[in-house]
Amino acid sequence: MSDVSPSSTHNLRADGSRLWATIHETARFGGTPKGGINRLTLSAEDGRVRDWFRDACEAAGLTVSVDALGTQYALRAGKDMSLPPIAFGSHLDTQPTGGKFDGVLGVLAGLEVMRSLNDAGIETRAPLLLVNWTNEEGSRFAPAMMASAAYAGEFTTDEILAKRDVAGTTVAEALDTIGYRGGEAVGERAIGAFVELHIEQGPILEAEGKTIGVVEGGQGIAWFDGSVEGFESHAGTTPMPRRRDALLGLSEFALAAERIALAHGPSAVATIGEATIQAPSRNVVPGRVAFTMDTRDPRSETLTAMEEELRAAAREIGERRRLSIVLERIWRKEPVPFDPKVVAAVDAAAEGLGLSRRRIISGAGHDACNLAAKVPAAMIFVPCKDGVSHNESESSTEGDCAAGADVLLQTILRLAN
Ligand code: HGY
Ligand code: MN
Ligand code: MN
Ligand code: MN
Repeated sequence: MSDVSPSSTHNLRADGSRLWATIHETARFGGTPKGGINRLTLSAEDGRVRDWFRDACEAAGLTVSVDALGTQYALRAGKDMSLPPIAFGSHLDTQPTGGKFDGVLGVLAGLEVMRSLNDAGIETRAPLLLVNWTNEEGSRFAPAMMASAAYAGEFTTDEILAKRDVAGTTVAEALDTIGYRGGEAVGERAIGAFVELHIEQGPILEAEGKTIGVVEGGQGIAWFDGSVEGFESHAGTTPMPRRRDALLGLSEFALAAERIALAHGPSAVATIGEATIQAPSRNVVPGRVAFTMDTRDPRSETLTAMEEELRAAAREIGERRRLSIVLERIWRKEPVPFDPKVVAAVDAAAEGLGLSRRRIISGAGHDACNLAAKVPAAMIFVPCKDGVSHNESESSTEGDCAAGADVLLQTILRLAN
């Protein structure tokens, strides 16, 4: 292994075509006919990509371990093993209509960093740790970013293991089914700093022609489970004015949520991503509807104001339509600032590579947003086409992915030596 003086490594680059090939090689696990990925956390497809990831890490000489929530850690030794490792990574689980890059880029660019250091025979002073966090997406089991939240102490491991999906399967059962309930205790592993590379999942970098987003923090998020109780009745005989139609109540509430978000714009957003009529039937007026809601803003006080206004709208619509609209907040993540020293390392790396860049706040939640509560953390963004994500058409370019991997590599070399 050669010595790691900064001058000897400033010119080190990742192998962009190898990274691009790896991204497309793993896209087959849960790949969809439209070119996206449907790889829900702890599904059989997730199990298969985890096996692939473990084998690829071991082939790169890394020591792989798994914690009690299935998070995978791949360790590369450093000169001074007494130092806490510099960690990087993201997630390999996807949304049902996921794309090839959300989460995947951060994990596979991390693997590319390890491979590039191996090729160059470089040993860093601090050890390096590549992480695949379990269940970042929160689509099958709520909340999102749950394993990194448990690592940061926001939840106990038992709380997470007991979480159930809509079929009633627990996280524990799902982990056992794919053989990824590891022995390592969650949160005990030391991490010196954490850096996550991710596509922006928004339109700003592309619109401004910038290659790199130097991410300064993440916005706040609040998740709700909701229900609307009305009264089932005959679709043919119940006059319109006498109906207590739960679906119409939810429809009005959804439009009220849009109005509230727009009023707190341009940053505030509100989404009802799931809605289910209980006991649905074409010729029955819906009496009960269940739904979920996601609200976000960079300002904590705005998240609170939106919740108050949503509850007021639920009361007003409920009284007028003789419905009961209930909102239960199940998760709230405060806006999080990233560590200035790690942000500065990202900025210096991008500058040293001569890449166009701008400071940015993340609209999406990320594992780094949880890590930031416990260790110095920051993120690197690269553009995605039309700012589209959580859609099968999600795409980026080989050049942008390579640039992101180079910034990740150069940031790690700054933090680990
Ligand atoms: O919801 C999020 O922001 C993340 O993509 N799971
Ligand atoms: Mn993601
Ligand atoms: Mn996502
Ligand atoms: Mn993430």
